[in-house]
Amino acid sequence: MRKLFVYSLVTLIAAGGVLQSCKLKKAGHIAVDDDAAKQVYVAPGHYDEYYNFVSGGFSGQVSVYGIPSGRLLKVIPVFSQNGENGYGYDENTKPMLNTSFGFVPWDDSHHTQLSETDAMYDGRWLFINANNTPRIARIDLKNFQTAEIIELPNTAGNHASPFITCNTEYIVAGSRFSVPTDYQNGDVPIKDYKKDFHGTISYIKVDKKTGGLSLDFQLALPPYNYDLSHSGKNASADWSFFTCYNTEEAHTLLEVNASQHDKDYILAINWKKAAEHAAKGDFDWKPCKYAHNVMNEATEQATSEILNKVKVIDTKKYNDFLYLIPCPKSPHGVDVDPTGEYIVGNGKLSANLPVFSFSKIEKAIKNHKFAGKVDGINVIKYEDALHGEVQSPGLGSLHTEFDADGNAYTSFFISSEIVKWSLKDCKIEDRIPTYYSVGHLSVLGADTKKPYGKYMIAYNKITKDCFLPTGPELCQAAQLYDISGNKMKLLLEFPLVGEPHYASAIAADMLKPNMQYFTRLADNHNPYKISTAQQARMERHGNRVDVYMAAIRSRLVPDNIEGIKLGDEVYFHVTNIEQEWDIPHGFAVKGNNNAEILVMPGETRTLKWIPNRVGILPYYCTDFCSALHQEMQGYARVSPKGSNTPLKF
Ligand code: K7E
Ligand code: RUQ
Ligand code: CUA
Repeated sequence: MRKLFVYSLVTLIAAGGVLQSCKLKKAGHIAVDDDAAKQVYVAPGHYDEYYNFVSGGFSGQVSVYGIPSGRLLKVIPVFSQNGENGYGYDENTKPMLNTSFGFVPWDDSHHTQLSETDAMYDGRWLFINANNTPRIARIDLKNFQTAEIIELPNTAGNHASPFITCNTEYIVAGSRFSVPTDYQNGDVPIKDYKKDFHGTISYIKVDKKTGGLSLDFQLALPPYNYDLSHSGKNASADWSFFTCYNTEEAHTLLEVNASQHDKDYILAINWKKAAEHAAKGDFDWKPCKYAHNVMNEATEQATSEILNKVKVIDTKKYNDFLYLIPCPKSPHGVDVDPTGEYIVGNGKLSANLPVFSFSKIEKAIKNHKFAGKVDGINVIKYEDALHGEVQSPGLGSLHTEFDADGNAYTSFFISSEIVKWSLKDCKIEDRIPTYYSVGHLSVLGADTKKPYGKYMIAYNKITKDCFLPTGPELCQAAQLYDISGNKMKLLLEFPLVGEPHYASAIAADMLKPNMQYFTRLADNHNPYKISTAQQARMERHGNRVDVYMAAIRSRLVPDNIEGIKLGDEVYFHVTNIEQEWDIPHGFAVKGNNNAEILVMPGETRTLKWIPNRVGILPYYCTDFCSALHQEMQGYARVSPKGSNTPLKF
């Protein structure tokens, strides 16, 4: 969301008097129940009931919060370098940020998805997209670390991503920006948009055992903006649904030109049939370039590979598996309810909220009853697909979530509220304001076939007046609501890291991280590992100096090194030889242009240092690890180029 756009809308709405101010709340204008505090208070030493994984938006990371307390437990670095633990700075994890464009140290992440078995969370992996340089990451939930990142070719604006099918067979990803594909000459006039630009949807296979990602095939599509997606479940399990806006195919002044059509579309794709086409050979191998990066747990080193071709199915030739459903107007989210029957299209500029019926869509397809074709794709009649419309629910609908009892909850950005309505009859049941301008919301567990319900969280873009001011740049925030009763009830608001989009919560007892997964030295197959302080040493190979270092309370071994010269590249391979799971050591050198490293017990991490001045440069442990932490230090002597100071350690 562009901030300017946001603020102008807020000014507009505030002028209309629709928004209340947080100040009013403090004056008692919105009721926060007396026992709200009791409901969210998790006493010291007690654990939260849910882990909530929140996308970091322009921070590129994922942050983990406990629910209901709203306590920040951890930031998991994914697409951006993270000085706090050396991610993307140490030699081990740097390859994770490789792309076909080279090393890209930042991205914009929007949507989290938990792996599922039979449309229920299985607690194995978390997936998240990078919007800017199109990538998908897999985070391993046994150690809360980024395990794999795959780039997507032929794609720009990887926003409709990463939505998973209900047995995690595929991750589905659609391009927000249409562009010339990688196999075209991309140097074309932008005004030739309609002729030369394409949308792309990717199907990424997930290995059942390891979670390993591989790009199976892509669909070449008309140049719409594919904004968001959701997979079906139960009867609709073989389908994925995408919203398309800019079906006007505009390439400039989109705020006007892409808002012409009264209805855009939801694109329904039978992914099983598409996969059958791919398996039958109904595709062309197309040249392209994309990176695939994997963290190897045994060696604690990431490897990065650039791949150069992909299967592309031309949907002008093969289109018996995709259908367009008209949807008013510039839809953003598309959301499938827990039964798989209802599909909600959230038209940002639409007065009413349409709810489509999967069984009706199926019937229209079976009877070959279509309104015609657009760009070669069959269009189902709006009325033939429609279950019902929620009449005038609010302004600017973005996303809808569901509880286990047949209720839906829709976020309205412009009117800054969440509206609860009934799936059966599309009747509004309750509404509650958000402070302010909610984007995504999540009902815990809503993308499974049996949502947890109980809590709903709003992810708000604007927090003016809500917290102590921090200058003109304010945080984004979440608000937690109790939805166990008929009326929604606000319990808590808490600030977030980066701009949150989607989030996924899982019951805490589904995950068992921590000590049972800490690395035993014996399982560490890093080539630079040492197992005892006696093995610590220093080696020179040309202008490369390798320092094999041990860290243990409360020493760094070796702690005096000499013989380094200007022009050398120094690699500190630090092994934490502690065997107690919660004692990390850090390591940093004065003046190094890489960050520190954080080394967990049993691990080896490598920090590269190119000294650029002569002198004594101290190094030390950066993580307060014992009463003698301040004694965990050392000196490196750097001599001029060509000097004959011998190696000494
Ligand atoms: Cu609505 Cu990127 Cu999911 Cu944000 S998107 S709000
Ligand atoms: S030392 S416990 Cu820098 Cu005072 Cu931290
Ligand atoms: Cu080791 Cu501080």
